[in-house]
Amino acid sequence: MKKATLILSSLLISGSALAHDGLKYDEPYARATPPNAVNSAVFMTIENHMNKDRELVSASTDVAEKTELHTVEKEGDLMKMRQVDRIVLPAEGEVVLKPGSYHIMLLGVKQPLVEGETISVNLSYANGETETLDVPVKKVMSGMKHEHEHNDDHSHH
Ligand SMILES: [Cu+2]
Repeated sequence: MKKATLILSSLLISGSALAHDGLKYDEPYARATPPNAVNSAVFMTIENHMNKDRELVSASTDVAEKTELHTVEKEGDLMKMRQVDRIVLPAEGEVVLKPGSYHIMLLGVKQPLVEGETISVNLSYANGETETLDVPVKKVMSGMKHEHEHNDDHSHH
């Protein structure tokens, strides 16, 4: 089911609207790319207001050759990106897509993403539902190199 793209630009900051399917998309943005960059990423917070888990299983956008769901995991002292086949949105909970964590990876960006533009991103869920988001492009200062180091004392063995 494909939803008509919202052309009304007054709805640009529509992240606070509760979608029909009980999901709420807060402050989505795509990272602006310098002229020679080939990759970018989309971030947002997704709230699940329903009483059962939802699973984001894929994303797509016309501005990139390929779109993947990624997470970032610590390997020794390195932060490494890894593709995941789904991002689970826990019932009555939320997942934060942010630098250094889950993100929607845009591979092979066809042209630079310029701050102020808006890209259209389609999200597909395991139950067959889809959602189309208008995602503004923003400059993000923090790169992977400047990833915030958390002093995480508890280990996960
Ligand atoms: Cu990635």
